[in-house]
Amino acid sequence: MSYSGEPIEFAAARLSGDIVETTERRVRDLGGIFEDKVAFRSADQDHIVYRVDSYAPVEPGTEGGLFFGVTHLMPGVIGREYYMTKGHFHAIRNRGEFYWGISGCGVLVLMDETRADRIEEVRPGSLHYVPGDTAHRLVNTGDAVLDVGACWPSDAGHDYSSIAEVGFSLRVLKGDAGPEIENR
Ligand code: S6P
Ligand code: ZN
Repeated sequence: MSYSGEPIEFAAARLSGDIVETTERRVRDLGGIFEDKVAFRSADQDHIVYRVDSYAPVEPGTEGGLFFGVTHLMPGVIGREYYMTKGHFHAIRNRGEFYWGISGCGVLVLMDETRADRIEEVRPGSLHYVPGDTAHRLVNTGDAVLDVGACWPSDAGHDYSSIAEVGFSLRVLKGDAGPEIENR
């Protein structure tokens, strides 16, 4: 064990400790992922859409290690499309991941490299296995912050470019009677 700092704590969706890192994604960081470009341009570009608190006990790229994170995805829409994460494949494609719902409600969008997709409902206590070779994105379909835990291999890395280029094969839109799935 090489790390001897303050203990890492995880309680009530809050990850804390002196080597916990936070990444913020604001509206301006998410250009291209929302379909309604007019609504995107008129949105407050400074508004935080999500934060990821992560605990990386080993160097990124280390084979055999694990990373732990909690995503806090705000409620909201751009046009009719719910706030969502950028979404990614892992750079080492076959690396899988666990997600679990902590608070709030939403969906996990999964898509393989043939663009075959499926969604899983995320709610407190739900557990989700993201297989290797599968892009993944969280969508907040509720009125409260969606908090989701994750654990993934430290050598997985992130490939955002494939999703930035062609997107996912479905979108989750706010309808009059609740979320609606639109296939692309
Ligand atoms: C990492 C894991 C999550 C996401 C987070 C934000 O492999 O899947 O921690 O990084 O949900 O999503 P994204 O697509 O912006 O990285
Ligand atoms: Zn991932």
